[in-house]
Amino acid sequence: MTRKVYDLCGADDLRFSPNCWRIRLALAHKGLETEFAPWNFTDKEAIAFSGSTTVPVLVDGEETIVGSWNIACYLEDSYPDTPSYFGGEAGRAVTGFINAWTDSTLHPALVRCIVTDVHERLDPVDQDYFRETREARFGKTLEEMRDARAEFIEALEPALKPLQTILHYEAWISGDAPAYADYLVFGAFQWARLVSPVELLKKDSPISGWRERMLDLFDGLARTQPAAG
Ligand SMILES: N[C@@H](CCC(=O)N[C@@H](CS)C(=O)NCC(=O)O)C(=O)O
Repeated sequence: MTRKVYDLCGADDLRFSPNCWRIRLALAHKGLETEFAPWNFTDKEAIAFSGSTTVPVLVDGEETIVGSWNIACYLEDSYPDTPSYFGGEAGRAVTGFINAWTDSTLHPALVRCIVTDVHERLDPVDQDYFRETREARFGKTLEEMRDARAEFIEALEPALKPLQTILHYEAWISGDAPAYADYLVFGAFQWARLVSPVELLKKDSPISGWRERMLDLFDGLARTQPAAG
């Protein structure tokens, strides 16, 4: 197999990265078989060849592509005979907006709720690095973040409103069938599902139903990793 993705890995081979899950589902969408190589936060040396300090990194034959959005665009353009992620240039631009919303609004709102759980699920080799970088980012200890969790979960509701609205009348973010916009937003919920026993969604939320449909895709690919707790 010539395709390889460097994929963040926690303790017990837990693959929890939201940015890597986007790409795992995106590769399944195009039917492109790929090796997902485990990578630790602190193993910067292993991906230094790519010029990146973060994953996903895709190596496809002679090509190395860094960053999930670049990878999605590369796959879309390089494999035109496979099912599309965007359905054309207008769809690519709108998906770019959803990508930006996910990175700038959804991830920051979610990570505050689960950051302490992420720390607990890491390989011990990464735990000090993760604590140091995340405590510096939040200006709070991981324990203080957990103590404030109820407040962070409450603040999640308004951030999720646009998603709730669209999933109230569409089965998928992309309309009649799932596509890259669904994969990239789902990556965030898969991250939470895999590391945290706390349910962040209300039972009657249309996001819950969509999350179940996402878990069923590609013969239950996302269910292969069991939920935390
Ligand atoms: N914009 C990048 C973000 C990649 C990213 O932040 N990846 C995380 C894992 S989800 C990472 O590798 N973090 C390494 C670190 O924090 O040192 C993308 O979309 O791929």
